[in-house]
Amino acid sequence: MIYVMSDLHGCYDKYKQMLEKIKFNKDDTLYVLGDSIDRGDDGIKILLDMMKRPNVVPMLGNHEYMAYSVLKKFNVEITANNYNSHLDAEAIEMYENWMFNGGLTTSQDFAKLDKTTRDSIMEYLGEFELYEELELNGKTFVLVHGGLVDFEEDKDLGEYDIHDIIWGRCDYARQYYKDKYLVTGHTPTYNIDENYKGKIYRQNNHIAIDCGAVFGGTLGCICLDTLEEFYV
Ligand SMILES: [Mn+2]
Repeated sequence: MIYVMSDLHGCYDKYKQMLEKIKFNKDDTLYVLGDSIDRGDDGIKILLDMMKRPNVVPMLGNHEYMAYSVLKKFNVEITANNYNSHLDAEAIEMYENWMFNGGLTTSQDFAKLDKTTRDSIMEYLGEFELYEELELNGKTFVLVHGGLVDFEEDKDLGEYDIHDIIWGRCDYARQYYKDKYLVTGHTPTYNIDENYKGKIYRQNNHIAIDCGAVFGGTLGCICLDTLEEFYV
């Protein structure tokens, strides 16, 4: 079975409970649609678990993007040659922006890791997918974290701007593809329609799966084979 969840935001316990609930096993595939880290306590713990699982496909959210951009600059050995140059104004601004967006727990826990583990996390973050298109039982699913800004039906997914995909939001009142489902996280479903508080939003060929786990909502997960929804 193929499952999708999103916006774990450090909610490690909910993530583990969900894997148990769906009886996730080696024949299944799980797409994690970005924002696994930040805001909640255990983003690094989630990444370390995901890394060990070859059948978990990590996808890029704006939070991984911020973390990766900053940590690339910070995860260097300070030497006589770079001590006053490894953090330029741009790096410091990116760091402040990341902290403003809930990056503190991730950066603190990252700093506690040994160099080998830090390097493997950096390598892992560098491999996150920006988009996926899946065909299953005659249905096509397009998976992105945020949205498809400046959408055009015929546009190749590779033509969208990375920032638009990870920071953009969909217009959920509008149907994008005629014959494809657009699966997104990033926008908690209660912000789309308050009747969907804590629930996956499925309207207009949208499947919005961020149920606000870290904001006191639920963690939602959908099985793309059956469209069955799961909550913890
Ligand atoms: Mn996001």
